[in-house]
Amino acid sequence: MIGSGVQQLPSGMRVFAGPRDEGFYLDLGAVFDLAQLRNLTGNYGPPVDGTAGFNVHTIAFQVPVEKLTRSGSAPTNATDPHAVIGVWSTASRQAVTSRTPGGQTHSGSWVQVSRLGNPLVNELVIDLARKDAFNGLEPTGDAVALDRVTDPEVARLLTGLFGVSVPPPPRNDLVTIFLTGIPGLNQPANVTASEMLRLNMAIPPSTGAAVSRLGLLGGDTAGFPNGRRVGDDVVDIALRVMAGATAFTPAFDKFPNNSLGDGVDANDVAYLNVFPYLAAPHAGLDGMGPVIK
Ligand SMILES: [Ca+2]
Ligand SMILES: [Ca+2]
Repeated sequence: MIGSGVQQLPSGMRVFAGPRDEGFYLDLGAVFDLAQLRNLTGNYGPPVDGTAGFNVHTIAFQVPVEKLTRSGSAPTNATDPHAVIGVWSTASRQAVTSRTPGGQTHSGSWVQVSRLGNPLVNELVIDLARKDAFNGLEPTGDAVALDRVTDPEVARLLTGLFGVSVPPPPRNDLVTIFLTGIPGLNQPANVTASEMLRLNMAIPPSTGAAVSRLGLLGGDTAGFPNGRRVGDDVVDIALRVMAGATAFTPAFDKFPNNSLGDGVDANDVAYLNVFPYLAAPHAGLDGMGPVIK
């Protein structure tokens, strides 16, 4: 039961705030330890969903499509110029924190300290030296980080560590996928390269066998990088895209490039089929001790 966690807002919006199961599944230790993919490296042990059994605090909104277009009405078809939107989130903190014994106060103007749009671009593409600066930017300032997309470190790691042959820079395929959107799918007219999650809202959600955890790579145009559903396997998709296993660089759409992944293919529990879609949180006592799969 979702219960009173879901509130109806004016204008047809709904909001949920509270703990849910972490819907993002991945071999956390492997991927973020220099992309030590177990299959490629031959490490022992099966893949581990590093977030299994953990909860996250979630703020989820359900917004009518017509509230997201300039025209104020829902797009009529996928080529409608109002059909594509760009989405990103930010977090801000007040500039000054003053601590006293047993307490603290916050004051000053709000300062943007974090930002996310496309999954894993901030984490895997933006280099450490510019990460703080990127987190403070609006997408209009993204030109400063463009060279990280055209020549990403992760692609170099795939070659240097594992011998995977990847397309040479400049990676204009990545600029299209991550920064401008894909023509005919989710690229708006007169687009400027900037890091947003772009969604064509006129493409209906896929159902049944048409749903692929690999999104567009799996032939499912309703999935990442056309927006991002909670169950999209963005780790596997991002690795394969970095390796050039897409229609933009067909010479690299081959094994092992098109088979890269962390081995974790699904969430540990089923998602809801109703808002807020994330599964009920795990009980506190169930989260004690190591997660064993
Ligand atoms: Ca989970
Ligand atoms: Ca995966």
